[in-house]
Amino acid sequence: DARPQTTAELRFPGGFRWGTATAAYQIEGAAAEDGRTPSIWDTFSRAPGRVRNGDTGDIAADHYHRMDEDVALLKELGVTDYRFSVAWPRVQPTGRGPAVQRGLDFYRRLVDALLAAGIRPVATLYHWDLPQELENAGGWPQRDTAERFAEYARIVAEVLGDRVATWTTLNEPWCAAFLGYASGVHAPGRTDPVAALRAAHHFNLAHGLATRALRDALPRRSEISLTLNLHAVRPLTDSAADLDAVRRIDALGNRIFLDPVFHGRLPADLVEDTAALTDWSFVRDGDLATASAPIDSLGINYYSPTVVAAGSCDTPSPWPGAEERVRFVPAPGPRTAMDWPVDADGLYELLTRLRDELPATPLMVTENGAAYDDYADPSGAVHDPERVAYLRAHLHAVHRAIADGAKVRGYFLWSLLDNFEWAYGYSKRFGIVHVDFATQRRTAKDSARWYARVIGRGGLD
Ligand code: GBH
Repeated sequence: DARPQTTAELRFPGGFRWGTATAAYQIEGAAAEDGRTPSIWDTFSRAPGRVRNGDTGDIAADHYHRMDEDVALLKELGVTDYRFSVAWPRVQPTGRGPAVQRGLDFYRRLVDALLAAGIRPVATLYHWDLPQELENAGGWPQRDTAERFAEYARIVAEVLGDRVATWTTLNEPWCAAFLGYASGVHAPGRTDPVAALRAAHHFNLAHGLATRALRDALPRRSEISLTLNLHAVRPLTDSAADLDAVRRIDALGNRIFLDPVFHGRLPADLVEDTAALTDWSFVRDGDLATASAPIDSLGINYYSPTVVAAGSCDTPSPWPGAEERVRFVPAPGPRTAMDWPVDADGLYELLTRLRDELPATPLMVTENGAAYDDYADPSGAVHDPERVAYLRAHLHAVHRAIADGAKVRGYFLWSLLDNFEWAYGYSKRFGIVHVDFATQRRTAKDSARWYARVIGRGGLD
């Protein structure tokens, strides 16, 4: 073997949390069981033309009925942690009022099974499945939704309590607000830029109110976190106009959440850039203080970098107020099956930026992974060499960031299983375990064996 001997250098710190991640609507199925009623994703996926091939999460990977088998897969992988989400419409079908015990029981059993397997549960309270009744009442653009979320958070915390190691309030509020309410490619499919800005604020408020409710309901040692899909934004050139495009996307994609949550303020340039759309009067006194309730770590989901230049983009876009200012430039280089560029440096850039801007905040990579068309050989083995290469490069970037002082405490691979990939339905596979959706048979891909070895040796070879 002629490769340089770098084994020692690529070891991760002791206690590093190695996990995989999933989300309720993408894997559970059982859409109408045990009292669950529709979320905005049920409604959206059942509406013609919204999701590729008319796919829905009605059955998905049938995880609701195969939870024990899936926990056994996790145990075989050797993960220390598993990140899943709780479906609000299972717990509180209308988004209000008393909890449904059978719905909560599923998560109680999941957490028990994980703990019995020696795996730390990391629970996300909101991964995009708003109860439809709350959307009917106005959804995230309405302030009341934030209050309802905090109540739901308290209910779940009272049941799962200290058996969950890390609580994440929200997954990717940027996607939920701007893909859901501005570009409309995600549920609920609205194309109203002001509604999206209101939603973003109410997500910050919901996060703060839920953090407060969780602190109340949980023992002291529980960790509370938030997961953002931060944008690694780069300029096409270093012209002032291109740098201004970066500033705008950084405001709308990153600082719109980072500033309220970590500094209790709204970015002044964001308010200015969107002044033609709104005066932000939906932000009330005290909201930003609420949003900045202290949390214990920040989760980052990273897939690809974003390259921008001065120019314009199509509408409806997920970038309110930037449509006439910013052009999105396809990044060069290899692409995944999503057509997303492969560029691990973007992850390093984000982690080291957060090291500098939030030096006291521990970080976790709560999602990273790639869709590729994998192929089965005649023996049934499923090969996915591109995914292994993608994961290796990104873990290397995490390692580099840690060596350079970023406080990265864990890495969660998206995803354990092939699953319902939102607007792409089942046409894109992110799993390290292949799912044959006709039979629900699970087959570990080469990447699963590779990841198990990484975990086993605590780093890359
Ligand atoms: C995550 O979203 C989700 O948390 C997860 O459920 C999902 O399955 C997984 O990733 C894979 O998609 O929107 O114009 O800025 C990631 C969503 C996709 C959002 C890329 C930003 C960039 C193009 N991200 N997207 S744009």
